[in-house]
Amino acid sequence: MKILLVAPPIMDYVEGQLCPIAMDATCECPPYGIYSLARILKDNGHEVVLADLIARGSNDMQPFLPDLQDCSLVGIGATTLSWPTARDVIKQIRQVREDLPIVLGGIHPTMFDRYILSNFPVQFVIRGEAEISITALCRALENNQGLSEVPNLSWRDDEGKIIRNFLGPLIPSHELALFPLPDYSELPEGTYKALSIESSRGCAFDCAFCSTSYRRCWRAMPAESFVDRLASVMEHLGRVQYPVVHIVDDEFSTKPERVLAIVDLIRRRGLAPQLVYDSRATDLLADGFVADIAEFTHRFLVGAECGYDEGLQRAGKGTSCRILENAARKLYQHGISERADFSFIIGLPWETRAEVEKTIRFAMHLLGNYGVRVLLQWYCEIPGSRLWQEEREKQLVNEAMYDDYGFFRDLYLFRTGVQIEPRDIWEITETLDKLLLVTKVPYRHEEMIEFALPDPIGSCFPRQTFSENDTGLGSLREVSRPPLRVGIPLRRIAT
Ligand code: B12
Repeated sequence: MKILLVAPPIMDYVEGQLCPIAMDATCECPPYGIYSLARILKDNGHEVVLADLIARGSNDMQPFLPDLQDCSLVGIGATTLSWPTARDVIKQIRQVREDLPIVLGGIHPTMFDRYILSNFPVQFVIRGEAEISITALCRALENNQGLSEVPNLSWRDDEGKIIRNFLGPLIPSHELALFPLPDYSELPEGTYKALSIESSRGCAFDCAFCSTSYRRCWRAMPAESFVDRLASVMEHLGRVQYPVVHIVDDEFSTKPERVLAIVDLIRRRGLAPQLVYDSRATDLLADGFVADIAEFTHRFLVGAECGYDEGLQRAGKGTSCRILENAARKLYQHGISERADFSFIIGLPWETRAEVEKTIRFAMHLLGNYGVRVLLQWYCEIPGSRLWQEEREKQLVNEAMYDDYGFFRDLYLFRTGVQIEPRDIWEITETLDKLLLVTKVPYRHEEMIEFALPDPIGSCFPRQTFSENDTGLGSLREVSRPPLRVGIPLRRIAT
């Protein structure tokens, strides 16, 4: 059958114009999940058209009208951030074909299958891993069979009742590499910065703020299989802007001895990949790890999260400030600290200004002493995490809050997570601005601190809201304020 797969970008209004934002504005790397599904469906004999709207930088389905007219199924993948664009795509499809079956997949529909099937004109959601379910769904539709045997499928029956089929087992480690790689020979040339590849799935941990779908269930491809796949992917490096491969794993460095085996095989096969990956400070301290992987590392992210031990414990991170500092020191000793992005979250729900300042001080300490780059991101209530679930149970957030463009500009949503006063957020931002200026002297070519004033604060509390006398600009003072909740009424969830 003919299937149209759609990859919608994250979009928002910028100066009145709807355009791709965040990393979809710069096309970091192809969305691995949907590219893989396209290849699996083709290998199963289906005709597949991939509408990569991320690469096109648009939500416009017009160029795919002819495909919409003659296809038998549309599949759309979405995270929470790209869900508003996915909704827009669904609307455009329904304008031309009311009856066309639509199947949604990806983390957002997986979490909210019931809500989505009840409120939007789509027939199917595949929850979680779709490699097996999507072909089973196509078979069932082609052969007019019942749908109850399709694993992971949520669907509406003829009476409109929502049925949730059984969940198939998670794909085991040794089977992950049996699925075909995305067909990068069809990747739009020169659009993406890097290629993507997967080496493992899921995470061994269960951090409170993280929205990954697969917690405490890390599954990794054997080193040999991964290196075979890496070699195949590298044949397509000419199609991207930089000769770089982005490993999309939650945590590539989990089980450092596997990574060392991978590096050994890479060397023996004479490959010279430049890799981007996420790692953990604890893993970086494993014997030989940093020394061995340095040569093949383009950039890597270290999930540092907090600059004080109590915060790391509350987050469930399984690290400490000492471990983080030892890792930064080790990177410095091996001359690769400037390739590391230590990523911190500020404004976690339990944090007062004092904790945020501890994290900033610690981050600056790592930058100043070891030359690592630091990312400071304000906490954002994104579904999937334990913290979000807690707020959901208190009915402070709900799934309907993510339906429209710009939800991350929503003051209420921001304030359900971040409890720090807007004036303090301004002061913290201005201090960071100054610190950034200072770092520009030794680091002329690179911004070593990445941060931004949260949009809801910038738009709802312009700087003029607070008089100059009110602020202690530039000082990181030890002040602790009681948590504050703004009294904006909750939007009710549609049922
Ligand atoms: C790689 C990655 C990135 C990369 C690349 C993104 C890209 N273009 O693919 C980069 C670094 C750019 C990135 C950035 C961000 N990311 Co990110 N990212 C990931 C990560 C680690 C892996 C995604 C992946 O490729 N997995 C492997 C594939 C095989 O899995 P998959 O995509 O889920 O696809 C499977 C199923 O979902 C399903 N499926 C997928 N599509 C479809 C379609 C159909 C029709 C069907 C039926 C099924 C289906 O089948 C697939 C195969 O089983 C995930 C964590 C995770 N484990 O999901 C976070 C994650 C998706 N990212 C997240 C976030 C928050 C971000 C950022 C906002 C972070 C930030 N603060 O800046 C940014 C912004 C994103 C942007 N695009 O601008 C969150 C999303 C939470 C949510 N509720 O939506 C996640 C879950 C991380 C987390 N732990 O919280 N990210």
